[in-house]
Amino acid sequence: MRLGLILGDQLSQQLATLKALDREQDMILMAEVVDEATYVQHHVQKIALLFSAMRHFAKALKQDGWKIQYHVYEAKSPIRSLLDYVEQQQKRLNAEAIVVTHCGEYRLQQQIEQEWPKKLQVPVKCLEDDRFFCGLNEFRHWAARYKVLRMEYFYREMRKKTGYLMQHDAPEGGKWNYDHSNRKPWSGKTPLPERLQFKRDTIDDDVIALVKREFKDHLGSLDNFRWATTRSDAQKALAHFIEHMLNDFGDYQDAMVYGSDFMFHSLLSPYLNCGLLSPEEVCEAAEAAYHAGNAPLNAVEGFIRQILGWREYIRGIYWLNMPDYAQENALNNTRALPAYYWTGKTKMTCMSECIRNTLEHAYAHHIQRLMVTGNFALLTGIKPEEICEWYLAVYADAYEWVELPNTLGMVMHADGGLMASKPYAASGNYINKMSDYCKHCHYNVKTKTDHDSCPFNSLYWHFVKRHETFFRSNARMHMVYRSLDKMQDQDKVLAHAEHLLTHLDQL
Ligand code: FAD
Ligand code: DLZ
Ligand code: SF4
Repeated sequence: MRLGLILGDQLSQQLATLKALDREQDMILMAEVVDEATYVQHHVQKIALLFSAMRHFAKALKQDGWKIQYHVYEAKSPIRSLLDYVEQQQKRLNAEAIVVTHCGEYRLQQQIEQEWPKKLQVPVKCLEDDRFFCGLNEFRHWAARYKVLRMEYFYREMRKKTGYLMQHDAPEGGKWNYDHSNRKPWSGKTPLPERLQFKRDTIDDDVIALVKREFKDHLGSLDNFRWATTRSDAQKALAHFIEHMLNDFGDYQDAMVYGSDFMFHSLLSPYLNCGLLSPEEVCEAAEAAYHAGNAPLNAVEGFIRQILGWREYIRGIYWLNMPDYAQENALNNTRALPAYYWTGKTKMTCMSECIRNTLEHAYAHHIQRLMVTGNFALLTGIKPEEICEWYLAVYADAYEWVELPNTLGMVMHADGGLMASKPYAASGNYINKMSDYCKHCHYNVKTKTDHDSCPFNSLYWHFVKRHETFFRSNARMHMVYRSLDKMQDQDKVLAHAEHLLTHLDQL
């Protein structure tokens, strides 16, 4: 008998482990364990989503005739880690080998490759995770062809490979990328869609009660737990997005609105990342909506690019560069993360809104993550490991393979520009253009140096000045440095920012 361990983010019927095993002979293991549930202070909704989805998945496998051993969470159990459980079951069943699919985080993959074979004394077979469009070796080969890596070129290769939105060898509509049409603020005219609600069953209720009881010290609230926990409900979420949001996804992809937590975003990342949905079925549904005339090209191309382009590219970058990647700090940041990241208690409305959203739903959409909470961490020079830990803890879709390149690379520029050719730094002007947050704010977005001036404004110029040696020669930053050179009140602006930086916790 072989044992196949299925992890909490491997809940796919097409998983390599299931394809390799025999349901008549072999045994599937799944385990809710302390080590995985607490290696960061995961948001309670992320734990509830995974435990409930794991239990539903185990039930479905059993109905399909698989033999399963499932370890239910117990804080005081001697089974602390996945290895503890595998070891216990291997001895009990005298299993001849362990099968697992390549996992999503370097820390666990290292344990599987290094520690497990020593401790288990039976072969550990680790299979490639083929639930992605691009294999890790394929990405390595692609990356080896370039001196500088850029997502856009990778994306074009993936379009050609998959044929999505292609007409023979040419991109649909004549262009690869329709992003220029995708940067509109929301005018208020297009109604914002409702988030789908799902019926809860006893598995959900049991898990929610367990998480409330056992994870009291973890952040977030379960009051608004609305995630699908089964494949069929995740499929309903996909259909709901295609029908009600995709049409406007492109136009308002970068827009933010006070009190509106989801806009036209799909909310599908937690399902894609834990395996309840496959990237193929999501891209195919979007493409079909375009061909049926139900969604415009700018929206469908923009959406497919996020999954076929960004998501795959990010994964490739992670595995290409780990473990050194996690240690990078190209801008030498040293500042601690302000406490309001964990509470949302700040007078900066953009920050309090994005953090409120995060705490209530274990979700914030991309521009909230990138241009508000991320931008603020970049401008204020937060230590990469602290902001990375925050992003890994607070979102239902967070696994290090996708969180780290987005945070350390795209947001913090800590990889020296591997992920992004220029830093995503912006003043309050950008936030004011793309949202209505500033209308609800204590601070004045129009000024830089008054006691109530928007902190982003002076901090932006402090960032630009502070990293002058790093960025002045970057062609994409020429205009910015030209403006800095011409700035008449530069000293005053920088002094104001200095003051803010020494009083960050009071903003
Ligand atoms: P939509 O806007 O509807 O996009 C559709 C899909 O595209 C998403 O479901 C996701 O699978 C994919 N996608 C879009 N942008 C990215 C991206 N930059 N990288 C990878 N996939 C992308 N995404 C995660 O899945 N997990 C994370 O831990 C994570 N951490 C992030 C941290 C920071 C600092 C930033 C700036 C972004 C992060 N992202 C992460 C990317 C992105 O913000 C989320 O994928 C997205 O907000 C999820 O919401 P959605 O499903 O409604 O996305
Ligand atoms: C995130 C998570 C949590 C909270 N709990 C578990 C768990 O108890 N058992 C499990 O198998 N997986 C869990 N996960 C997901 C894993 O942490 C994930 O598989 C690894 O981080 C690799 O991506
Ligand atoms: Fe954010 Fe500044 Fe606007 Fe306030 S004024 S919401 S701090 S950008």
